[in-house]
This record gives sequence, C-alpha cells and structure tokens, in this order.
Amino acid sequence: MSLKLYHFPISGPSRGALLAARSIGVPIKVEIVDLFKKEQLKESFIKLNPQHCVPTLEDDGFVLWESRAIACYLADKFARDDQLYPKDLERRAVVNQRLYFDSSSLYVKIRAICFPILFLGETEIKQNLKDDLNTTLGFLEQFLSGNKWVAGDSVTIADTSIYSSLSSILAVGWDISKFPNIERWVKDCASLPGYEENEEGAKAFGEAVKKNLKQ
Ligand SMILES: N[C@@H](CCC(=O)N[C@@H](CS)C(=O)NCC(=O)O)C(=O)O
Repeated sequence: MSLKLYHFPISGPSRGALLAARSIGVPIKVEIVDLFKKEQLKESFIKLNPQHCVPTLEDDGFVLWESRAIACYLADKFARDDQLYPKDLERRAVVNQRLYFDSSSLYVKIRAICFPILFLGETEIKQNLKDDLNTTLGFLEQFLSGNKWVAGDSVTIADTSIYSSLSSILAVGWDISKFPNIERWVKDCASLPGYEENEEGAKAFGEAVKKNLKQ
C-alpha cells in the first residue's frame, strides 16, 4: 500500500483530511506542500491536481482532492468498522449533512474572516463577518444539543472535519463562551488521534492571522 497526503499544516482543510486519517488509523505518508512558497504551483503538483490545492491524496495512482471527499474515501476503504462513517443510510446522511455544513457554511465563514487578513492587507474583522460566523456557530451549538458528537453519540468524520475548521478560528482567539455545547465538544475533541498535530498547525495559522490584526 502506498498512501500519500500532500499537506500544509496551516491549512484547515488539509488538517481535516489528516485528522480523519489519524482517527481511521491508516498509515499515510505526509508530503508538505508549502503554500507560502507557492509549491502548489510546481508543474509536478499541477500535473497531479490541476486545481493545485491541499489536501491531495494519492493512493496507488488514484488521486483525490477535497478534504471531506478524502475523509469519506479513507473511511470507506480503510476504517476497521463503520463507526466513523456509518453505512446505515440515515446515520450516513446526517454525517454527510454535517460535512456539507462545514464545507459550505462553517469553513466559508471562517475563511471570509481570515483570508483578507492573511492575504489582502485587512487588519480588522468586520462586524457583519463576526455576526455571520456566530450565527453559524449557533447551528453547530444546536447539532451538539443532546449529542456527544456532531452527528450523534459516536465520533465520526464530521467531527474531524468540523474540528479542524473550528480549531483555526479558536487559535485566532474566537470567543465561544456563548456556546456551552461547543465548548464541551471542543474539550472532548482533545481525545481525537492526531489532536496535537492538528493543534500545532492551527496555532501556526492563528499566529499568522493575529500578526496582521490591529491590536
Ligand atoms: N474545499 C477544499 C479547499 C481546499 C483549499 O482551498 N486549499 C487551500 C489551502 S486552505 C489551497 O490549497 N490553496 C492553494 C491554491 O489553491 O493554490 C477542501 O476542503 O479540500
């Protein structure tokens, strides 16, 4: 088996794919693509992934990108059982809903705040972007009401995906004290395999954002 993940630790989506792989427990070779050095634009990488983004997975010649698609693929192919990505139609549908929620809502709101600060010279977070993210966190708070994990009683790849997104903005110093279910779940996420590795990348992300923020 030769499984390789092209990865950049500062990237939330990239950490999401790796955190899923760590929970699945599949051995995976990690190759760093330094986005700050524009390594994703190297000819060899564009040949592999014309969309030149991380994470990108290579599995014996099969190439896949999009962090959540990678998590689903790895769970389906390598997980010991179906807990992380249930086969039951309805339970899987809820996991998928949470994954789409992350990809189309939570991650998007976090990116809308951080991208302009990291790359466009913005030094403040606009109030409407703060409100947008807090509204979205309100939905996550509801998903976690009466549930230990975001899609029910057991940990799934929805947790690894959403946690990797959320950990980026937590590292910027986001206040989640109004969301007690999220606070409790964030503490529980410390039990995820690969948690420390994720925290390191999130911390570097948070520092890069905070450096550009007006104090
Ligand atoms: N929706 C994608 C987002 C991937 C993405 O935008 N990756 C960024 C880093 S966060 C990237 O590789 N950017 C470099 C580029 O597009 O050239 C996923 O979840 O994998």
